[in-house]
Amino acid sequence: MISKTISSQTETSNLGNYQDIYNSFQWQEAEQHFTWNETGRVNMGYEAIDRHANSDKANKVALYYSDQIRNEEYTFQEMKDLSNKAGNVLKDIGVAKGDRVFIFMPRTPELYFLLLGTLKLGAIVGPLFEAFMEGAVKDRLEDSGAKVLVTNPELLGRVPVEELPDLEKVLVVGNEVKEDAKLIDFYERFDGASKSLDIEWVDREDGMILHYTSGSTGKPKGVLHVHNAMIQHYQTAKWVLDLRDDDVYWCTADPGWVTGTSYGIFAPWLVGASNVIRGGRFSPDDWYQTIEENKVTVWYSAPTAFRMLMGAGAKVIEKYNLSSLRHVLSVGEPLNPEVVRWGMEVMNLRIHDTWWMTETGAQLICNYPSMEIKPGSMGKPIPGVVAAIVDDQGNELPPNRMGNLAIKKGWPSMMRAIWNRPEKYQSYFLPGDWYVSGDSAYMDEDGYFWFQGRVDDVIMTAGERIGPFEVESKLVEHPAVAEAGVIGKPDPVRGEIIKAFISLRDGYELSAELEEDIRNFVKKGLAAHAAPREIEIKDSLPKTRSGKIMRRVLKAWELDLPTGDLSTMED
Ligand code: 6R9
Repeated sequence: MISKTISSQTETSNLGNYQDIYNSFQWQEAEQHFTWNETGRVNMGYEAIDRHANSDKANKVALYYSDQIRNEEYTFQEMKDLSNKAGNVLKDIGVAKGDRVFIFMPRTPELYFLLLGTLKLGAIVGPLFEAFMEGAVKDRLEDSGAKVLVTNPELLGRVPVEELPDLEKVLVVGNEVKEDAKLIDFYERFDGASKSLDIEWVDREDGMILHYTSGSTGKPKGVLHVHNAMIQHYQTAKWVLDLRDDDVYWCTADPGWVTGTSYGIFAPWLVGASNVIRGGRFSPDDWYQTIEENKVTVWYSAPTAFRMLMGAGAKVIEKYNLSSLRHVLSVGEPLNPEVVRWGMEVMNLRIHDTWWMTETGAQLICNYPSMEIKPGSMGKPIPGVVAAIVDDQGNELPPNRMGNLAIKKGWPSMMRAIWNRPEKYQSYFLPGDWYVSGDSAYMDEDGYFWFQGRVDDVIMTAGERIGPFEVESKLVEHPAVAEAGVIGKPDPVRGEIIKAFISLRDGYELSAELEEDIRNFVKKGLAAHAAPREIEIKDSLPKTRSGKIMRRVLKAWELDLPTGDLSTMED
């Protein structure tokens, strides 16, 4: 473990002196900014878009959109008009406050108009990954009792319309849609829709967005967030994303993942930043080009994406100019030291790790531009957030002891419910008002948090606790290893042994020598007891759409167990 601290590259930042602000900050300060300060009511659609359209930012570009075919720009004024039009289309087909409107379509500007239009009506939006198959779509629409679904002609075949009694209308975004009792043609109505819409002013505790996420067992759960979350989206856009007026910001996440809404829509627009959205599939050339062409200054992505770019090699990156970048951030999984090194090499910037969850709604533990960074640590809690390591009874543990990463209840963007499942919601909390994340971690004597793994993934081998992440990180440093997933495999002698699933980089083939070499590499780099006893090669590893290696699937394969819910798994 690397323990020396380094200063971040940005000397000035919106956060200023972390410790001073941490000691004095109250969330009430951030609340001043929004309409409820004057009226007691609010609406995310207004705060993200209309507020700026009604200011001197009206003609500033809000959205730079591109994919293989389209290349478009929209100002805040245009976003206001177009989201109002989309809102009117939805209103005309009966959408009202509290209704669930699901969006199942690829990233295009229309998705964003419709999502914002839904919010302006006070309805609750449920974004779905376009890669979901019929079963996954059905589960989510059924559980949430969705009244309207927005989709396109290509995906419509995966919507079992007849089996969903609550689903009243399906709005189809495409050419030549044949309308019937349920199917509605979006463009037909959008073109003529009015640009003015009365915002539905809501209470800050009213429902805003429903993100389905899977646990280790059972069906996916609907995590409900309310408009109040905007306080934290706004504040972290300043402190953590470090957004300033002239920034061009790009978050690579899809809105089907919480990162693609909290930080792909809300945070950047709440502070009035220009937001880049790239549609289409991942390709290293497209991604680098997106940075170059838009002169992206702040970039938020995930380790899995960084590793894919890394794997594409230096030849690709040399073709592009990435010098516009000022601040780069990561979320979703542990940020391997290997990735940080790559970032320093190719961008001359340190990638800043941020930790949070679907359930937490916004960033909680982070590395800020203005603080001393300990490489490998997730950083420190943002001001206004209290984090600790607790045991299973909710007692706080002293520094350097591994336990449950827990957050004191009461941060603004915390989930407010698991849809239809109050008992599931309650199961997240321990006495002392601790929200328990399901991650294991420790805190060092300086208050930095170090991720160890999901609680249920920790491996006990011959009495030693091994975090799978540490082993995976070491494995991917080996030149032959592209990706690695590590599990504990039950063993009569050792309790568990470490088994590694790996995929190899191009040009490598597994041989007895290579296997031995990889094992020795981990032994030397980490510890003898951390070296995988078994290594198995896969073409690719099972991952979620947000890039997390699904260890539970590896474990199920290994032990011949049912794999559980696979709807969040990448194709
Ligand atoms: C935003 C998001 C949450 C889980 C979380 C943890 C893992 C997220 C991380 C990280 C190590 C980080 N995770 N950020 N692990 N370092 N910086 O990812 O939400 O998809 O709900 O996942 O992701 O295990 O508990 P979600």
